[in-house]
Amino acid sequence: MKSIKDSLKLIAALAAITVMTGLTSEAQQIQVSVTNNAPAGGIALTPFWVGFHDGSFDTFDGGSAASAGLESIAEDGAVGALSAEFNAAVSGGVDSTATGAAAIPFVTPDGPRPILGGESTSAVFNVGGNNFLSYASMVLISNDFFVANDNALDISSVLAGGGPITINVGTVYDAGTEENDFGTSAANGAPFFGLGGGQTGPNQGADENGVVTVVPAAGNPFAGFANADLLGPDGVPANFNFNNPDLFTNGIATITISAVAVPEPGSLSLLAAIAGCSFLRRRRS
Ligand SMILES: [Ca+2]
Ligand SMILES: [Ca+2]
Ligand SMILES: [Ca+2]
Ligand SMILES: [Ca+2]
Repeated sequence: MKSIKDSLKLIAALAAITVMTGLTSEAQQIQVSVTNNAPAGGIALTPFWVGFHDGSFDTFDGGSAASAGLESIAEDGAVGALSAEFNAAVSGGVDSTATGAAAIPFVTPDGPRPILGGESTSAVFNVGGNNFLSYASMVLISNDFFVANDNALDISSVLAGGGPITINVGTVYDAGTEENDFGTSAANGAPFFGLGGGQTGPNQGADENGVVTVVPAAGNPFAGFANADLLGPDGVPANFNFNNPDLFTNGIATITISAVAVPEPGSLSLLAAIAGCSFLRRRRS
């Protein structure tokens, strides 16, 4: 009889562990995938900054001046200042700098670099109960073009176990912080662009002292840039496709937010309890 009592105690203990681990498994894992829809040789996107929050963070407002953090990502693709603004403004938020990586990287054998036309990348985040998503990335080549969501995206349905949310990123913004000039634009010298000129360090270029505006989707988005002669004799270098008329109208990037299927520790320990029970039964007989 004593052994049955012991078995019952063991099963009760396992059941308690089941409940405890079940509770700690509620932290949600969310995968964010990014595809650059530009053609090969088209625009590139710097590693995405991603922030999960309770709806209280607003990266920017169209028609208003950009924050210093947004300026930094729009001009240099640097996520640190925006991350600092996010973590100062949001209680309990999770952003991509907290995962150990600076942002959602495109990692190659040569290390992280911007996401080129046609390339995809993804990262997984432990978002806890944060049910809103903000993202931002610089558009290359440019002085201060970026993609980001003006209003935070509600991802409650994904957290509740629903299907993925797919965003077609169709709007490119000019941060209004730097004049558009190929002489001081970022990434000119990168091997995948190979243009002349360009900035040699962060925050180079004349201040624009403007507000965030939408870059017109139609036509060549780089037509108004100063020092266009850096592009080459015909205004379009062979290895950079500026002139795809559908580049902005069809969406330059696709972002997919989906729940990650993880084994629930609760179910695993329940299985262990059942296995332990039948093992004890067999031993008794
Ligand atoms: Ca806004
Ligand atoms: Ca500008
Ligand atoms: Ca600047
Ligand atoms: Ca610059």
